[in-house]
Order: sequence, then structure tokens, then C-alpha cells
Amino acid sequence: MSTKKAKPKAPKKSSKKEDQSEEIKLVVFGSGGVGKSALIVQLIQGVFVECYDPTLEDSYRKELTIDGREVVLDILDTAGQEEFHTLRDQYIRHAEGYVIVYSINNRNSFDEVETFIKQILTTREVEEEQFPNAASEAAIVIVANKCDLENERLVPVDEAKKLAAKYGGFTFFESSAKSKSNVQETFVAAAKEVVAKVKSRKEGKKCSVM
Ligand SMILES: Nc1nc2c(ncn2[C@@H]2O[C@H](COP(=O)(O)OP(=O)(O)OP(=O)(O)O)[C@@H](O)[C@H]2O)c(=O)[nH]1
Ligand SMILES: [Mg+2]
Repeated sequence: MSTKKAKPKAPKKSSKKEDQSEEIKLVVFGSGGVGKSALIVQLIQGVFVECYDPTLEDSYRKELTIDGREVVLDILDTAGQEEFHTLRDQYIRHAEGYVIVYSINNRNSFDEVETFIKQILTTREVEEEQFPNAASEAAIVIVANKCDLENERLVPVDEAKKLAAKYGGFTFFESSAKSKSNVQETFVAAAKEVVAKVKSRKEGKKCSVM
């Protein structure tokens, strides 16, 4: 087990543009070593991190324009390793959208995806009868990472698509932090889901009070 302490976070300077932009809070979940941090670092810095340094908790920000709307992604990178799971509920409540990552060469990491889905829905108080329609309630994107390792594949694409369909059609991507495949697409899709499912609902609520 890692004995590293969580790094204290330095206050981040925000640019003028950032101040005016809408913030979208995403959290990235998935088993240890599936490539959560590598995907985020590829998105933010455009480099592939070869070494494996297990995460405790890190946060990142990225400015994006989505459908003509300026937004800032606030991305929380979580620990995949079992011993750090106590904070999950807190992360779920903090976030508006969720990226759940597994790797195509790790069967257990795929099996864990459904556990994450159920925990997110339960914590967000989605009734179990609504689970088959969950995709219209929660902004969740499922990501099959390490698709460059096709010769090591243990999880067929169809299985993941079936899982996504079981909950009403969560967005699903196969990605590679190494080859840069579908990295930007994943986070843009998650942000769009938040805008469509969470922000629009909040705006609707504001209108009905007026
Ligand atoms: N071939 C390949 N290797 C990858 C890919 N993404 C990540 N890796 C490697 O997998 C290892 C683990 O990646 P991380 O990004 O640290 O995994 P993580 O999910 O953040 O792990 P935790 O922080 O422990 O939860 C590293 O050695 C990465 O270089 C990928 O798309 N393809
Ligand atoms: Mg990590």
C-alpha cells in the first residue's frame, strides 16, 4: 500500500475567461491501473504517462468550448485502489458527471463498472425501478481504455455495449491514452451530458420559481 499523503492543493489562479465560464464538475472512477490519470494527463497536457504512480486524489481544470458555450471542466481524478474507496460517496455528490473507466485487458476492472454505476445512481437517489432509464437521469460515460492493446483484449466490445444499454444507453467509448484515441471525445461527451441532463434541469428549476 502506498504511504503517500494526499498533496495539499494550491489555490488555482483562474484566468479572466475562466471566471466568466460555466464550470462542469466531472469525476473519473475506475479500478486501479486502468488509465484514469493517463487519460486526464493526455487530455490536459497532450503527453502519455508511461510510469504507474497510483493516485490518491488530484484535480485538473480545462477550458473548452462546447456547442458555442465556454465551459471549464473541473476534473477530479480518484484512487482506483481498494483501500481509498471511503470517499466515493462524497465524490459522487460533488460531481455532476461521471467517467467510468476500465481497461480492455482487465476483466475485473470491467466487472467493477457496474458497481460504480449502481453506487452513483443510489447516491444520487435514482430509484431502482428507474435504473433501466438511468441514462436520461445521470451523466455517465463508460470508457474502455487501453484499446491499443488489442492483442491482450479480455473484454469484448459487445459486453460493454450491452451493459450501457441495460441502463438506457450510457455513452460508451473505446479509448487509448497511449494512442490518443477518443480521449478528447470522452471528456467532451461527458461535459455535453452534464449540460443536457444536469444544467438544463437546474435552469428549468430556476425558471419555474420566477
Ligand atoms: N498501453 C496502454 N497503457 C496505458 C494506457 N493508459 C494507461 N496506461 C498505462 O497503465 C498504467 C496505469 O495508468 P494510470 O493512468 O496511472 O492508471 P490509474 O487508473 O490512474 O490508476 P490509479 O491511480 O491507481 O487508480 C501506466 O503504466 C500507464 O502508462 C493506454 O491507453 N494504453
Ligand atoms: Mg491514477
